[in-house]
Order: sequence, then structure tokens, then C-alpha cells
Amino acid sequence: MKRALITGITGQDGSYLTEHLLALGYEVHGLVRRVALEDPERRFARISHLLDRIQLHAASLESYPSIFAVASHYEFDECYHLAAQSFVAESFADGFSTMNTNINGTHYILAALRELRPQCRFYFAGSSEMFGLVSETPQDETTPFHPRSPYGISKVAGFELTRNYREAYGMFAANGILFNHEGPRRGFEFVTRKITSTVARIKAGQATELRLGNLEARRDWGHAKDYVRAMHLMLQHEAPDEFVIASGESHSVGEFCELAFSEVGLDYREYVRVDERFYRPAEVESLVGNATKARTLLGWSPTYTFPELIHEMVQNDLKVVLGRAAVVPEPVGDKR
Ligand code: NDP
Ligand code: GDR
Repeated sequence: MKRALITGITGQDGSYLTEHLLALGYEVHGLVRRVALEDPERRFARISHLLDRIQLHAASLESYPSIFAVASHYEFDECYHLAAQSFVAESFADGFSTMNTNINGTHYILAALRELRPQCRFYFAGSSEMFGLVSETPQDETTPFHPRSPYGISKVAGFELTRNYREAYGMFAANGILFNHEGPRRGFEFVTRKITSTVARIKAGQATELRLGNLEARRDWGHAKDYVRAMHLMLQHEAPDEFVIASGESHSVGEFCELAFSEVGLDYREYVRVDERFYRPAEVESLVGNATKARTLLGWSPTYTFPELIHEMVQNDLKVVLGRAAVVPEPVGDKR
């Protein structure tokens, strides 16, 4: 039985990855913040159904000794480093803590593994945000990085740290370059879930409008369930490497709205209002990935189409509104 450590296990990807690894027979450990252990009902909403099958350990990404302590107690075969301040807009509001968590946290985990268990395979959750102001379309593993936010910059640093530990110390340290992936467990602050949850509230008569920023922004959206499979495949590959994971399709925020509202028989133009508060100081206008390398070398391919993703998210949010599905807690005051 393989033993895996997942940081960020309480997040969207952490929860889907845990389910995937448990199904494959892994022993799964998660690294969580102490405050999460003290508020399990709210903080463990995405993994509440898994709690009796996993082991959680309190540690802080800001503290090397706390990470070292967890890593010294167990012989992990694989480490999936997913924990991060992952909301791009928040990284403009507080770039310092985003950098601190995302860069130093990654460095601490790599350093602890190098010291204690260098043979542990390591996955870094890199992002299409690293491409930012793109120099070519579609983007693949050879496309230069030009990040447009503190978040994007922090992910470039984490990516380079991971590559450096591979080259300098021979560790199996792999980088995923994942494009946007969503699903019913997505946080409410991200645009897809903001749209589908508001569609459901409008349909139920609990809201009258949806205020958004840039409707022209284009993203390559997939389903998180498909993307966590790719993380696992990267660590089973013969050698550590970099892989773009993407659907290869680009859609605008406006198109996402159109489909989500039409799912409940409404016309989005009657409800969506553009609000400058949701614009970013520097926008990533358009992203679309070329995942040929992952398809060829890992045998990975997505199973969800764009309409299927939206259908699942809207239907889930309709159930949430009717009280027939678990609610992942909404962030306090979604100002952005
Ligand atoms: P989420 O925001 O849903 O989850 C983030 C996780 O990180 C949560 O478990 C959160 O814990 C944890 N975390 C945040 N800050 C800290 C901290 N200071 N100390 C310890 N833990 C912390 O993200 P996703 O699941 O969507 O994404 C997973 C990873 O993949 C992230 O690194 C993200 O940047 C990256 N990524 C995501 C993509 C996407 O489209 N989803 C695309 C490309 C990359 P808590 O619950 O306690 O807040
Ligand atoms: P992104 O996701 O920044 O791509 O990062 P997000 O859903 O926040 O934004 C996507 C695009 O939608 C535009 N947008 C809005 N965004 C939000 N959140 N709220 C709005 O009201 C709104 N209106 C328009 C944004 O400007 C943007 O262009 C996600 C995160 O999961 C990262 O962690 C991950 O690395 C990348 O995807 C790939």
C-alpha cells in the first residue's frame, strides 16, 4: 500500500484527489491548519465523508518545524502539494501573504522531504496563470511565463523551486501546469461557482442579479475530477517532468453565463450586471492549453465536456438552494 501526503486536502482538488487515491488503495494523510481541526464542520465540508478513512495532521505552511515534524513521523511515498492561497484577486489585495504561503510553503516542504525522505515523489500544483500575458496560443510546456499577479508570480517561483530540487538533488519532483478546473466543490469566490450559485438563487427567487467583472475574459475550463487523475499519473511516470493539463477549448465568462442561465431557462442578459469592483489591476485575458504531452506520455484525457461541467454545477447548486445537497461554506463577505 502506498502512503500519500496531501497538503491542501480541505480544498476542491484535495477532496477529489483523496477520493481518487483511496479508490486506488492508498493510505492518505492530509496536512491541515490547526484552526481547521478546531472548526471541522465548516472547514472539513469537502472531506467530511472521508474523515474516517484518512489521517489528518496539524501543520502550518508558514512553519518549517511543523512540516518537518509531520514528515519525520511517516514514510511518505508521494506528496501532493496543493495548499496555496489560490484566489488571484486576493493576491492583489494581499500579495505579501500570498507570496509567503505559496513560495516559502513550497520551499519548506521540498526542504523537509529532501532532508527526511528524498525518494518521496513530489507534485507541485503549478498553474496556467504562470503564462499570464501569453506569447503564443495555445500554451504548452515550452511557452514562456509572464505572470500578471502576485499569485502567478508565486506559482512561477514554486515551479522553479520544484525544478531546481529535481536538478540539484535528483528528487522526483514533478510540475503540473493545470488550467482552470471546476466542479460542485469549487469555492464560491471563483467565477464559475459564483455564476452557478447565483443562477440557482435567482431561479429560487433568492437573488435578482449577478454582478461580475470582465465578461470577455477567456479560460480553458475542465472538471477537477479529471484533473486530479493527471496529478496522480504524473507521479507514476518514469521520470519527473512538466505537464500541461487542459481541455484545449476556450470560452468566455459571458459564454459560461449564457449556458448556466439557459440551464434553468433564463436569459443571462436580463440578470448579469458588469461591476468594475470585480476587475483586476492586471487581467489575464485569454488562456487555452495544449495537453498533447500529457495525452501522449501519461495517457490522460478529460471526460467532461464544457456543457456537462456547467450542467453538473448548476444542478448541484439548485439542490443546495433547496437544502438537498451539502453546502461548502461561503467565504465571509465575497467582496471581490
Ligand atoms: P482551494 O482554494 O480550493 O484549496 C486551497 C487549499 O490550500 C485549502 O485546503 C486551504 O486550506 C489550503 N491553504 C491555503 N492557505 C493555506 C495556508 N496558509 N496554510 C495551509 N493551507 C493553506 O484550491 P484548489 O483545490 O482549487 O487548488 C489546489 C491547488 O492547485 C492550489 O495550489 C491552486 O493554486 C492550484 N491550482 C488550481 C487550479 C484550479 O483551477 N482549481 C488550476 C491550477 C492550479 P483551508 O481549507 O484551511 O483554507
Ligand atoms: P482565475 O479564476 O483567476 O482564472 O484563477 P477566477 O474564476 O477567479 O477568474 C476567471 C476569470 O473570470 C473573470 N471574472 C471574475 N472572476 C471572479 N472571481 N469574480 C468575478 O466576479 C469575475 N468577473 C469576471 C476574472 O477576471 C478572470 O479573468 C483560477 C484559480 O483556481 C487559480 O488558483 C488557478 O491557478 C487558475 O484558475 C488556473
